[in-house]
This record gives sequence, structure tokens and C-alpha cells, in this order.
Amino acid sequence: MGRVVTPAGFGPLRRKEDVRLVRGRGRFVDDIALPGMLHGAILRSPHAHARIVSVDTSAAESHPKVRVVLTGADLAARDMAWMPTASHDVAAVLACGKVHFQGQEVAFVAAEDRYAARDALALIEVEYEPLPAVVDARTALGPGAPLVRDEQPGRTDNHVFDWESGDAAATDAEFAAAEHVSACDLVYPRVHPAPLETCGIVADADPVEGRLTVHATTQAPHTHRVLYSRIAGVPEHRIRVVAPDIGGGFGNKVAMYPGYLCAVVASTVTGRPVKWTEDRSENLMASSFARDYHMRGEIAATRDGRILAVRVQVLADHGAFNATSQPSAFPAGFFGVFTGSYDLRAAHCRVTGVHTNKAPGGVAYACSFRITEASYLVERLVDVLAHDLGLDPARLRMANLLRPEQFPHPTPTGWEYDSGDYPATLGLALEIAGYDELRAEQAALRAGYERTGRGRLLGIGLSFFTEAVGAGPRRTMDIMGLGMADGADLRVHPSGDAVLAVSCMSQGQGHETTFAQLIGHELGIPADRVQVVQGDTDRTPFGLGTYGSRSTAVSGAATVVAARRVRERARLVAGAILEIDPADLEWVPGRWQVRGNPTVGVSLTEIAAAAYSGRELPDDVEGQLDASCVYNPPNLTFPCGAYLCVVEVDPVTGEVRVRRFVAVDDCGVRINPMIVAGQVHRGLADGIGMALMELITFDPDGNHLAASFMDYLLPTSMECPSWELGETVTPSPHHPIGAKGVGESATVGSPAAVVNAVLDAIGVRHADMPLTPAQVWRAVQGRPLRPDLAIR
Ligand code: MCN
Ligand code: CUN
Repeated sequence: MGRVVTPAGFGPLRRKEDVRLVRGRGRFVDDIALPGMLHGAILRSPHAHARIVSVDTSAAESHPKVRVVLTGADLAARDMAWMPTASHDVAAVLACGKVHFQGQEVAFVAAEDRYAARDALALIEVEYEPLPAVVDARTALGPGAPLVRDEQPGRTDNHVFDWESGDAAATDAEFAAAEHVSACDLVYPRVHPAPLETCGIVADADPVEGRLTVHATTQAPHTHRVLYSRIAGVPEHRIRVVAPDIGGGFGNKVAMYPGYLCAVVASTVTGRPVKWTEDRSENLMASSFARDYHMRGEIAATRDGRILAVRVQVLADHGAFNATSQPSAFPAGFFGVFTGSYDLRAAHCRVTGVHTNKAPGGVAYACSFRITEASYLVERLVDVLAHDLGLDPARLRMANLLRPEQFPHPTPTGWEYDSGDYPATLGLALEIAGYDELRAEQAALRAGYERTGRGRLLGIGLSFFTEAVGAGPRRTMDIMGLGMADGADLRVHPSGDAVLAVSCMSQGQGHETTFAQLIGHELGIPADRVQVVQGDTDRTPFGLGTYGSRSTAVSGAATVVAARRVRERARLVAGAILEIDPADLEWVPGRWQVRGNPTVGVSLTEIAAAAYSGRELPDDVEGQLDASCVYNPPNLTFPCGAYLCVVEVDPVTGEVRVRRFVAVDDCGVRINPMIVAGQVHRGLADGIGMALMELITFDPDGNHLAASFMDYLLPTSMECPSWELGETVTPSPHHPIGAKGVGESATVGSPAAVVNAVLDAIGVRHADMPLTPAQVWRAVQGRPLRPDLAIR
């Protein structure tokens, strides 16, 4: 660690893409209008669970502007009624025989305009026979629970998977011998990523060329192309997937949705392009949810607070289809990092997945594959332990954090943390916050409250997280059999300008800037002379895309390796130009020069011109200046952070105000500190949202109670304080520039800090999120509600 130095080419460069985005010149899927384009709309189920007795589309079909109506039976006739999911399950494209959740897709209409398509939905007659629904994961495996997936032969219950991690016997032994055990039941409620732009597609099946072109809101264009290919039985070279500008993804745009496939089929049937754009309610009701984890955590420790072991049981509500998008071998995602940032002797978790009559829960919403749940669990448990033992939560953490000399650190659940200086990171957060003064102020406010029965209470909440980002390696991590490695193609033109093509896809993370800065760092080409191409399967190399904060860790590494290959190629050309042995040349940014004689050298621009010229080149140099790399990461990268939230709580009304938020992040070497800060700001707001207001909930019949932004509350700048950021830097030892991912760090780390702060203020051991005023008020009264019982 030590002083933070910004390497050449890196730094707070303004985002190149903002030149168009902030002027309203972005090009999003809904901006695309093709000649003859039809508009799609989806008829959705009003019931959470019902048998479909009949579907009559005749009136809709005779609407003058309707060009096609698709039902489950139509898709079944094409063998396209079901689509594969990443987790070896299938999900219905359009319901066949029955509906499994409210909002499920039942029919698709394509018409001359959007209004006609919507009108025609009302003309479709569907007769349903309602069935009892199972909504609560805790009853899903019980006797008499309605069977969600009875279309699967031989199925007798709602069980999805059992998965465990760690050493059960060693963990039980630690618990049996421990001086103290604290336990806590927690729910991480269902939440939604709610990007500004909803999901959409323009599908264009060209019957003459035999090609399908799809413009879609996807974080993973190549993965989607493979999926279209497999589902439709068309080879990849006949499919082009383009992701234009995307207005936020946050995981919501990883999955394949029925609307996409219906638009493709409708375009194939009509021979015309078909656009389908979700509205907000559709997005909130039927697209990928996150969390919905019911957890029982136990923590074993000595009486003076040395943490020994953690034991966890999870009930994971996956909704009607197991449509998660994490690597195939990880049914509970990367939940195995629930050991957090602590030096434990043993740990064990058991996760059971169940089906319910709710929309398929992905792992989406800045989750890094369930690390959000894992981090929240352990950081809540540590505070519960502090509460039970009467210890200060900051000192308890400091005493148990992994120490720098313990890295690389093999965790009890089989991960290898690459690097980190956890005590320094926590120490910096406490220092920025002025921890001891805050505790003194808290005591004074509490004394005042106890004297008068009025006034606000102060709460100080901490969380220390370790993230795991940058999936693969490909040997252990795949999605639908596709290994998690990504490509980068780099070409330096005769002018010395460069084009970089990558498989990752920015949804607002600023890749056009940071990936150009990587080239600047490696080759000395200024970022404004590097064009970054992304989001087009015809123009970019294969790779699994942007999620799990893997772009910098994987595609960024591929970019750096490709740039270094170009640099080595340039060295040979420079040797030829200078008529000197390439081994005698040394690189300074932008130039190869003679070692010991810096006045003799050639710039990369001159080298590029020579590489394309008529000049004779050495035998082993073919000419031109380009290189590619497919990067298979040797391990994940493990960023970390120490967060401290200060809240003021009115115990009479339950109102919470976030007064301060200190966030110290270590994401290794930072390419663009300003973009990193933006990523952290966003994730901190996520944490305030999840901790205090966001909740997707259902009534006992499975009716969705949060299908608009009136009910699904998102934080605005009004709820957010002015963030106070700090940084530590421990480079990743295996990443070519020592960078680690950061895109989801703050979402992972912040919810626990906010919850810990609110509970610290009111002196309550545990209450579940979201800590709405009603929930806080009830917690003060000693009877908090579970979030799965609608609390508003
Ligand atoms: N970065 C950097 N230095 C580092 C690490 C990252 O400068 N040491 C920069 C990167 O180069 C990139 C940005 O920070 O420009 C985020 O990088 P990274 O951590 O690699 O994450 P990804 O680019 O893979 O983005 C994915 C991540 C995920 S999974 C979600 S969910 C999320 C998030 O990013 N969705 C977002 N941040 C988002 N930000 C916006 N604006 N919109 C979303 O949809
Ligand atoms: Cu899981 S949300 Mo992000 O990985 O796209």
C-alpha cells in the first residue's frame, strides 16, 4: 500500500461517451426505427398460478392493424415454447398449459403501431382456472404446497437444488467448543435493479439474406447470439446481435427474456422488423429480480470477541423458473464468500433453492453473483455478535480482519483471496469519519433522548466487505457450457490511431474511456485517438460480456495483453527502421529507443506508418500492426472496502436520515479514479435504497404489490448525503496492471452499513430490510415485521 500513485495514461479523464450521452445524442434500442417496422406487445397473466383452459386469438387477429398473434401453442409448433436458462432449467417463452406467476407472458401481438398492439391484447380471450399459489419460500417444501412445475415429468415437490460449501464437521466442532455463539435469522428481501431504460429489442429477420439482426438491450451480446442460435437452430454467422447505448443494466439485461424471442419469431413470420419495448410495470413485474434469500446465520467466538467460525443455512427463493445467470457450477452463485474479510478457522453453508409462484429470480442487481447476500449476512452477524458481547463493532472487526501477511489467503470455503490490506482500509475509514468523536456525540444525543423522550438518535454502522469479481477461470466457470474467458482485438492504423474491439458491453460504466486509457497506458496513444468498439457481434471478438464486474478484470486484461503484443511487434519494426537488434531497444511511453542512447528512437506513430509501408520488414514480421488476446483469468480479483454510515433516527416517527457515508474502497490500481468514484456513488445509493425503501413483495395469492415506482421506492439525491470517499491500493498480483473490479462493490458493501447504523441508533439487535419508517417504529416497539409480509 502506501501513497497512491497514478500510472501514465490513467487518471480522471472525462468520459468520452458523455459527449453524445449528455447531449441526448445517444442511440438506444427504442431510438431505432427500421422501414416497415411492426410493434409488439405482450399479454400477461393476471394470476400467479392458473391452468389455461383456452386461448382465443381470433378477434385480435382480425384487428385491421394486427399482423401476427403468437401463443404458447404457436411456439410449441416451432419447438420454441421453452428456452434454456443458465442453470440447466428451462423457462417458458409463452405459457403453455398453465401460468406460473403473475405477469407471465401468455401471448404476443405484432401490429402496425404500438397502440394497435396494445388494443389487440384486450381482444384475446383467455380462460383461466385459478390454482392455489405458493408465495412464501418457507412453505414451498411443506406438505400440500402447490406444485409450481408440474409440467416436469416425475416432479413431486418445489425443490430446485441443495448446495453446500465448507467443512461441516470442522465447523460443528468449532461451534461445540466455542465459549459464545450468536445466531440470527435474516431475510434479504426481493429487490429489483430497475434501470432507467427498460428492456427492449428490434428484431429483423431478413428472408432474402437468411440473416437475423437483433438490436437489443443486452449486457452480453455474444452469449445472447449463442442462445438465439441454439433456440432457433440457426448458426451464429447468420445472427448479428447489436447492443447500442444502454441506459443502465445493473444485471437486469443479462438474461434472455420471452419478449426478445417473440419479437424474433414475429419478425420471421411476418418478414418485417419487430420492435418490442417493455413498460415500467412489465419490467418491475416480470424481468430478473434479485435476492429473496432467507438466511439463518450463526457465529462462534471467544468471550472476548475472537471470531472462530460461521455457519449458515439459506432458503433461496428462485421463483417459478430457475433462471439465474451465474456460472453453471454455482447454483448459489458465489455465496461461498460468506466468510467475509475475517480470519476464520472453519465455515459451512447449506443452501436450498425452491420454486414459488413468483417471477424468476435472477441473481441480478449489482450482485456479483450473490455476494451481496453473503456480505450482508456476515456483516450483520458481526454486529449481532458485538451487540451480544457488548463490544465495539469497529474494534471487533479490526481484531478479526485478515492481516496483509495472510495473502494470498485460502478461505475455509475454497476461494483464494488475492491481496488486500484490510486493517489499513478500515483504519482509514474510521479516521475519515472521526469515529471516536461520533461515538461521543451519539452518547450525548442518547442521554438527551432518555432525559426528554424526544429528539433524534445517532447511529454509526460499519461494514467491511470482500468482493469476488472477474469470473472465470474458464476451467471452473462456464455459463451454458461457454467458458468465462473474453477476447480483445487491437489494431493500430497507419496514422498511429487505434481501434480496440472488446466483448464486454458498457451500460454506463464508461468503457469507451477506460479501455482507451488502457491502450494509452500500454502504448502511449492518447485516449482520444483510440476508438473502443463494443456491443456488436459482427465487429467484436467472442466473450461472455459485462456482469459480475468482470470487464476490467477480464476484458481489461485481454486488452492489456493485446496491447503488449502490439508493443512487441512494434519493437521488431523499430529494430528494422533503426537497423539495430530489437533486444537493444527499450520502451518509454509511445516510443522504442536505443538503450543507453535515448536520442535514437522511433515513435509508435512512425512505427505504425512503417508497418503498413512498402519498406522491407524482418522475416518474422508480416506487416501491419495488430494483435489479439483471449484472456482466461487465473483467478478472480478480490476488491475490498470499509464503509461507515452515520444516520439520524427519530424513534417516534421511525424516520431515518442518512447524515454521512464514508466509503474506502480498494480496487487495486485505478484506471480512471473519477469513473471509479462514480461507480461507488451509485452503489452507495443502491445500499440506501435496499436498506431503507426497496421491496418487491406479494400478497398471499401472489399478486405483485410493487409494479410501479409509486410502490417500488428508489432513492433520489434527497435521500443521499454527500459521499466521503477514500482509497487504498493493493494491486491484484495476477492482473496485468494490478486492477480489480469495482462496479458492484458499493452495492455489495453498503446495505449492511446502513442497516447496522439504523439498528445501532435504536439499540435493536436485528430487524429486516427495508427499514421503512413503519419498520423502524415497530423495531423500536420490539416487534419488527418480516419483509415478506408486506409491511407498508
Ligand atoms: N475501473 C477503473 N479502475 C479499476 C476498476 C474499474 O477505472 N480498478 C473502471 C472500469 O474500467 C469501468 C468501471 O470502472 O469503466 C467499472 O468497471 P468494472 O468494475 O470492471 O465493472 P464492469 O465494467 O464489468 O461493469 C459491470 C458492473 C455491474 S456487474 C453492474 S450490475 C453495474 C456496474 O457495473 N451496472 C451498472 N455499474 C454500473 N454503472 C452504470 N452506470 N450502469 C450500470 O448498469
Ligand atoms: Cu449481478 S448484476 Mo451485474 O453482475 O450485471
